Amino acid sequence: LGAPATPIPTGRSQRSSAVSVLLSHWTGSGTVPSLTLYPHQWSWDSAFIAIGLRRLSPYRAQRELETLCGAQWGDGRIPHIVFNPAVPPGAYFPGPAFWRSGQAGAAAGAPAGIDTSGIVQPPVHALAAWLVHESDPELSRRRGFLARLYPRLAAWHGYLADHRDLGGQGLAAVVHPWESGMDNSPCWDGPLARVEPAPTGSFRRADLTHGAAADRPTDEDYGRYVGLAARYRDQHYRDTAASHPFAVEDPAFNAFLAVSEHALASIAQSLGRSPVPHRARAGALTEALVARLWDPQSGQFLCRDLVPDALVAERSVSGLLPLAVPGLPDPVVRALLDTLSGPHFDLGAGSTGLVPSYDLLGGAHDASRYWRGPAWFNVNWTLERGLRQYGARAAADRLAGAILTTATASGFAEYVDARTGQALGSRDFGWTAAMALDVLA
Ligand code: 9WN
Repeated sequence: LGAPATPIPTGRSQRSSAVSVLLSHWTGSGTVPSLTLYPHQWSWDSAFIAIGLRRLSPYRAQRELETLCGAQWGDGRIPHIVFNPAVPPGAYFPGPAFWRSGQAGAAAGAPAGIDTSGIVQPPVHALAAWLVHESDPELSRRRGFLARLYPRLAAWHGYLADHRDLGGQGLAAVVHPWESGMDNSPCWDGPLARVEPAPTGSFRRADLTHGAAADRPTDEDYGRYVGLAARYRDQHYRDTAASHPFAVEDPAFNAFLAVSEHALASIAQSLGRSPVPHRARAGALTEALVARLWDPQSGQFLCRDLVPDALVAERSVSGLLPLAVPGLPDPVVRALLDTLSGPHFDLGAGSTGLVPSYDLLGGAHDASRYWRGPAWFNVNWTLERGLRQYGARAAADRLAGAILTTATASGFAEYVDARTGQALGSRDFGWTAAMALDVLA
């Protein structure tokens, strides 16, 4: 971690190719992650995309977040997909006809006239809103950007605190693997085994039209994803501990919540309000993260499966992302830095220099299958922030360089083989371009 920094390669062509991805994916009010595989607006994608888009157009970056927040439900949840009505119904599964947000979500306050999913994704939004504001504070003030977004972001965090603290100890639980954003992480294999899969043949996977089956989740996983989502929908998206067969406290989800709560404090302060409640909540989340999910033996955070109330013995990169949270105890930071550069994640050791999504030594490691090994750019961007925050500047510089080099060399791949850099999933992927652009700035 202490080696000298290599300079970040810069170049007009890298910038212009990243810019052209973001321009071509812009719909007029938001950005799609992929023109083929994901032709709608996704929640945490939009947050990361806004972070890159601010380098190109702070106005569009504001619109990105405003559009997403415009689909917020009355109970405060920000849905994981906002559907574009202009896209043909079969282009993505599960689509609006599956989620039926207008009917099944009515009691939870799903908005009229906008089709959305009913689950959520990691709360990166307040962090994104603050970074977007900072990129052009004058434009932000003139448009009343923060003043309009603040109540919505506070209500979003309120939903997670009031409806998702299913373990009762101050952390938010995810109730579907898609909510973690790391869909087929090996951490979910155990908890998901309890879920009744939807019958084979009862749905058609649109993702396999655009993605290689060997790089995507298996059919068996998909059956369970669909069964679990259908069950939540049929219970009108109600949240009670008893209603969720899958309920897990995920380190990355809660780390983003703590980081975003700090951002909400900055937002409140810039609006002339008190930041104190947000700072207190961020502090309480950080303490709960350490108390509930820190595992000293592994030197990283682990997921907690709330059904048996036990830690899941799998090392996902999710357990390293709390490095982005300010104010961690020193021994925790030291152990996280050791784990990152040790044999399980090998920071900087492979030819890409990127951190894989799952333990290189883990029994379930698969270098090309989605969240079971490949490196993802939003994850590495978050780790880069964490390294920088805790003084590992040289390692942060190297990681930023690796993000830029591999993102551009792979044609802005959705994910890559962490060791070889081989492009996987869709190309021209939204947040890959956005993270490259942010690192270039
Ligand atoms: C389900 C859009 C999303 C990302 C997730 C990624 C993938 C969807 C899918 O694509 O999930 O939400 O169909 O596989 O796992 O992180 O937000 O890019």
